[in-house]
Amino acid sequence: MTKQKTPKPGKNSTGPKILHSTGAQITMGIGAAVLLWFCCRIALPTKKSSPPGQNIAPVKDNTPQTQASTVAFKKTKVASNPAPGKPPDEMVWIPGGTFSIGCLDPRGIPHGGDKPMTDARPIHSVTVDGFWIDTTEVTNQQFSKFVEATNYVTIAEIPPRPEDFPGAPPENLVAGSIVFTPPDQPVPLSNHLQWWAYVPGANWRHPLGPESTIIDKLDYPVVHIAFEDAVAYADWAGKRLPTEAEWEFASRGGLTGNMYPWGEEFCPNGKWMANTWQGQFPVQNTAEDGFVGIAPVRQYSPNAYGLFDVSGNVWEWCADWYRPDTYQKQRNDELPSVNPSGPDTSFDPQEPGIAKRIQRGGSFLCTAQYCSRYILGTRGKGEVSSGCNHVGFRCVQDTQ
Ligand SMILES: [Ca+2]
Ligand SMILES: [Ca+2]
Repeated sequence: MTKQKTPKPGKNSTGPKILHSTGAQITMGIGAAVLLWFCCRIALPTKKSSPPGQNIAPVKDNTPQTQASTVAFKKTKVASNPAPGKPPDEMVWIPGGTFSIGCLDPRGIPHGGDKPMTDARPIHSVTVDGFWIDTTEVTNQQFSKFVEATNYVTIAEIPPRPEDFPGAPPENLVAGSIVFTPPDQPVPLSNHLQWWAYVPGANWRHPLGPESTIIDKLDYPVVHIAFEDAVAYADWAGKRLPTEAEWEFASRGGLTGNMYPWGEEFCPNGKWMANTWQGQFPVQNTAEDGFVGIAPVRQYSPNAYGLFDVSGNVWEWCADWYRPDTYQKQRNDELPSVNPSGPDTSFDPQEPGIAKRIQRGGSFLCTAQYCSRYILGTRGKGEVSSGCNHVGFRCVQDTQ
């Protein structure tokens, strides 16, 4: 597997271009093909499919536990690094600095969930340089401008090629994407296939399927975006995807070891701060936070850097490959890791052979009953060729 470098603006970018008439096939490795083949064989006839990585069916976590209680976050040192000029549209300056990346085992705390989050430890020091970052998740309106300018076609809009899935019935080789489809009654949370469906015709223009539309949702985050779709947008915009270290530094808003972008309480003074899930997952969505599904951007208070919806609403792609041992290898007891960009290859013991990139922040489907990755420092992951109706992204930009 070759590491894909996310283009830096002004370096590899040559302006608008059509990136993937064959790109889906180029990036669709054997692992992804297996996943999609699984979807074609299993999902389409039954309307059930494998979701992107972070909601993969639970596998017993045998990773040795870090002595979380003895690990301390070191106070965040924000660099005295003023903004290098006027902010690009809808971006803010993150001065960079040195902070402790990762999270403690959240089990047992309110809203902490039941996952130990071992892949987010050891907590260790990281230094990132300054950068600009989008204040919101990329919206349908923003993505529409990109598509209008380039005629770009997302992976979810391209039918799988028969040669990539030998033996698959032609009727199963249809373009589509994965949509949250809740069951009618409570179900055990051990099988995610009960609430995900591969929906033919679902894509960014039709988030819930062919009958749905984004016409009245232009200020909603774009979804059904595969990793290379996000990279293509970022390249066109003269931006790039953040590393997970940059994403986490920005999301913490200069605080130290905070549970949430806004602080330590999930609902301070009873105020909802993010779009997540309330009620019995996945069957009952009480929407006490105001939204059953995705919310338009900017519905909740921003963090101290002015970033909206870093926790919740939609997951956000980051540039790094996923490995559960990244932090174990990255930690240096003497010096901070400087501008880490992740491992050279992907590995997820839950699905060996499936290439996955980092996703951060959780979504409107996150709940302590199943996935509490709205907690800062936690790490998600997604198969690179798969979009979903709760996965989007935001971009960063380097100084010129
Ligand atoms: Ca909600
Ligand atoms: Ca988000």
